[in-house]
Amino acid sequence: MPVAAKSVEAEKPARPGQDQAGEPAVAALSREAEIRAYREMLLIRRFEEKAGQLYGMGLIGGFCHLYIGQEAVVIGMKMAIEDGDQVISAYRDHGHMLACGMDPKGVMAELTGRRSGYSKGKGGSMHMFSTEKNFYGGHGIVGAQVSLGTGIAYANRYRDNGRVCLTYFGDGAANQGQVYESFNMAGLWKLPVVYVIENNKYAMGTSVDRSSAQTDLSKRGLSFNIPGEQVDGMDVRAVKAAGDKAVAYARAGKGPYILEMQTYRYRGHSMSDPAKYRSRDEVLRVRSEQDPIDMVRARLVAEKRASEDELKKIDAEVKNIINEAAEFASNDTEPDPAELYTDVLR
Ligand SMILES: Cc1ncc(C[n+]2csc(CCOP(=O)(O)OP(=O)(O)O)c2C)c(N)n1
Ligand SMILES: [Mg+2]
Repeated sequence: MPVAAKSVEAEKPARPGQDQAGEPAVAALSREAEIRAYREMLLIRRFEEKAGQLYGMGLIGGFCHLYIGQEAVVIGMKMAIEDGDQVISAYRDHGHMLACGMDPKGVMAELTGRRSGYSKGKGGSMHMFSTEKNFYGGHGIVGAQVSLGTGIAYANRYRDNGRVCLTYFGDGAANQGQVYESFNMAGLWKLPVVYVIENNKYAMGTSVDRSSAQTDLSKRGLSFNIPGEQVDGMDVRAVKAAGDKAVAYARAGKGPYILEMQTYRYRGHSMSDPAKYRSRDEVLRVRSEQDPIDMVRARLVAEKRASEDELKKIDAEVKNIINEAAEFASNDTEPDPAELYTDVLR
């Protein structure tokens, strides 16, 4: 007996950046908001390029993990939170700090190990904090910030302060045990935390496919009743739309939410990674077809929301801010040797 053909459409899961009906799940941004998003993403891009240059010149020591390619994630999420909400992340953190409004001069000076750096030049790329800007680091132990971010959310709940904690981590970190202990507590106590998984496809040199039994990371909270969704992390409007939904859910006391941002890092894992585990073509394809900044720029021009001249002016302003930060970070003095004995737990 012939079997009736099943409706393929009905079974199709929502694709990242689309809702179930196949409509683009993107936020409608005002002209001002879209231009601001362009400017802020560009600031991160130029900051990271400059950090890469200073590293090559020997001005930055130690580890340095660049965020180039992933800018739409932090900027879209920044647009979804309120002042006072907290952010915590891993070691690929310069973009998160800039998105939180931290001063590029202070971040760059920390990279070059100078006294005006956010950790007085003693922490470096992975160890910066600003409680003033509600940024809680900067963590080098993979997955550690997930427990800490859950703790911040617990404090929010305890204090009943209405705040939500964005807890960022990578696809590699998503396989860490403490992530699931944290999920359990967050789900049990309905903590106001949004887990933002930045799936940039690789953990050092290992692709998600090679390391993960379940590669749909948005499903990782199912055992703990934590809803999740995959998001086009290259489209700042899609990030903002998903962020709005997740943050509202957490703030309303309904509990944690997982957003798997599908993104991509253009550079190696850190400055010392020759990235032999992927092809040049793969990187070029993403850069030419999905670049988060180029997409916003092209849209602003195509929709006549901004002129080329206006955007060039922004480009020049951003370049100036970054050049000044680099100049400052190259000339600021190093910490006094006596600082070796301060800020140390004894
Ligand atoms: C507990 C622990 N295990 C291993 C490492 C070494 N390590 C540093 S980064 C990293 C990969 C993490 O990848 P992912 O979470 O995808 O973040 P991404 O670097 O892609 O942003 C590993 C294994 C570490 N720092 N901490
Ligand atoms: Mg990764």
